[in-house]
Amino acid sequence: MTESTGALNIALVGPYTSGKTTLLESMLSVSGTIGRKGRVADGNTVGDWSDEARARQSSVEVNTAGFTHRDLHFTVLDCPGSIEFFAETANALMGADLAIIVCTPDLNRVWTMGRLLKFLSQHEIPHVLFTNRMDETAVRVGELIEAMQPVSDRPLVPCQVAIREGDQVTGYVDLVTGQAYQYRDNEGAVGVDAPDTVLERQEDARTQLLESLADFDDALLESLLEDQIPEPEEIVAYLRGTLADARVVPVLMGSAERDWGVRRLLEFLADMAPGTTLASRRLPAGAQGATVGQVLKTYITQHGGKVSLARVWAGTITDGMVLNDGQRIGGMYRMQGQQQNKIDKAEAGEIVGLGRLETVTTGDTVAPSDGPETEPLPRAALPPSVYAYSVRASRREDEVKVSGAMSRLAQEDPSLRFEPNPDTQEAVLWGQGEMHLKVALDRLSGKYGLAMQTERPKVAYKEAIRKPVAQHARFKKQTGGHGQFGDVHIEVKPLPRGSGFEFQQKVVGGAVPRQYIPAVEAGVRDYLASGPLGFPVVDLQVTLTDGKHHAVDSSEQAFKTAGRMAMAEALPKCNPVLLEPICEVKISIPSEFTPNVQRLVTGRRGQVLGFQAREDWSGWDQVTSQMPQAEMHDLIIELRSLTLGVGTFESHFDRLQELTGRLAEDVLAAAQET
Ligand SMILES: Nc1nc2c(ncn2[C@@H]2O[C@H](COP(=O)(O)OP(=O)(O)OP(=O)(O)O)[C@@H](O)[C@H]2O)c(=O)[nH]1
Ligand SMILES: [Mg+2]
Repeated sequence: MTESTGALNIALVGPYTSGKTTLLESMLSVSGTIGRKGRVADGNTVGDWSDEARARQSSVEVNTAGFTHRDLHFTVLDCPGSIEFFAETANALMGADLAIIVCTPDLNRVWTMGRLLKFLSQHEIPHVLFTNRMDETAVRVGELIEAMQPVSDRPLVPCQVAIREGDQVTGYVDLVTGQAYQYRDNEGAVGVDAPDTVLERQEDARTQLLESLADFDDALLESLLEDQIPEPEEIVAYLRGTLADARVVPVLMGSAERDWGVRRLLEFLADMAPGTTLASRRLPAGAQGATVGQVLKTYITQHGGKVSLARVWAGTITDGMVLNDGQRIGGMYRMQGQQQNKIDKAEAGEIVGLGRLETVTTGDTVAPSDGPETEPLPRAALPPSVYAYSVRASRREDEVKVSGAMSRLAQEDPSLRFEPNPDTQEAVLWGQGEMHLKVALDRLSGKYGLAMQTERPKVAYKEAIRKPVAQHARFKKQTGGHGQFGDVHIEVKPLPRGSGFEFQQKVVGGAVPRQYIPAVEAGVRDYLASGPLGFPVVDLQVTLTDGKHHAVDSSEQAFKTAGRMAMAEALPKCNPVLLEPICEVKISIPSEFTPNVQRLVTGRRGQVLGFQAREDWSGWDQVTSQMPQAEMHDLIIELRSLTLGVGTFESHFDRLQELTGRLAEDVLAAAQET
């Protein structure tokens, strides 16, 4: 075993349904932690215990379980594979010593791992590739490595080759020791003689492994040049060193469903464990000797209790300790799926649940309130919101409860955002995609009893005018005693796009007494909320030029009404035009998808302004474009379907632009209907 804290924290990551939760189940089973293996399809795994995960037979949040193997305590963070839950994965990875990318051997889908691999190399998190589902594939791992290499910044190095009978994989040869093994379902593999058919591939793969390692070690390079083959222990040492620095990606294989290769994977991890390398790299200078942790995930339990899953990076955290701005830990737990086992302290290297830290959120650094000031640990960037629903409580009486419940959901999942849109007067739930939002709404109804109705969010259309007009209006009412009288002359004039609204007055000789002028402005502004086309009016100037008043009957209210009347008469004559919001959209994709994305943009009335290679992500492009917001509701869905799920975008409002013709008529007709 390497120098380690006696604990190893691994994150299981990789594409949707590649077998991560099943692999965790298999690890728990082969380590003797559980007696009977559950199955995702049967809804009885340790990982997928939540109602939302079980209903979908797919993980929808990070879950944790631990086991001991060879005196090393493993804590496993089982991450959801769907790209819509990437924020969960990213936050969990910030606390992992090592990631196991569980993948399906499918040559056509290697890009599904694109974003994940970028994240891992960017954060220098050691990672291993576990090629799962070897029980049902004819794909050769060598070919898979070749197809995947362009997606990975780091060299992928084979550590095993498959032994096959026909199309069926029956075992493997370990390239470190040269020993061949035959798989047995749900039992340890047995040593066998390597069949002749595998010898050539074994030789090639071993050369590939050693040559990749030699790129990082001159001594190894020299011995290879002299045809000296290193001993197994030396290969282990080379692998351990390069893996700790995340310079190579060892590739292993197996089948989580049948426990093939899982014991070997655990042995490999115990041998190669990167130990405290990552901890020493992550800890801010000056934090040595201090107590520091970081929250990787927040749970709000069915009964409303909050548990912050935290990695202890240094020191010891004990129950009752007061952290940060005075938050007292109320209960500490070792998490085992849905089970919370009470503990009273946790040492550096452990990942544990901390109860009742009300103001602490995912990604936060935690440290004792009375300890030295610590610099915060790096946190994963939140992915930009890309999909939204407008939401409303199905029952009116529930409306008051919605924002409180939403804020609890957002504590559990910071990639959810709930906010009002003042332009359209809707409450909007923002997130990462359809499934992400549906899971959130399921939680809302399951945990908080709130049923919601959803709609496609409205677009905040506006209107403007194209022609100046002068207008006179008089409001006069004679009713019994006091009458009402206000008389105004206004000039209305279009302003350049983006100017908003300006009000001026050029009244001379007190024709409209000073104290009534703000009332005229108020009346004008009132009208602007809904112009002749039914939308808020922008980019215009209104000047009060003249008017008349009456010593007894004039009042603020009368002038306000007159101002409003003048606008209502003037604006239909000003040649009104609809304005639609245009966004600047930056789309990131692996460069092979760039031409498809350019077509996607133009197909949605967008305009490509240019594209360039992303400097921080080699092999990826960023396409900059402008697109009407009306075309963006399901942009992420099409983008993902064009890019094996990895394409993503950021957007912000750029400007309003005139919309005329058929499209404008459709918008007006739809607005009239509601
Ligand atoms: N044949 C075969 N099936 C497998 C294997 N591993 C997992 N499966 C099946 O694949 C399906 C998905 O497995 P999961 O373990 O839920 O995959 P996951 O990666 O956790 O999926 P997400 O959490 O949705 O990303 C389940 O029906 C498993 O039984 C394997 O090695 N061989
Ligand atoms: Mg899963």
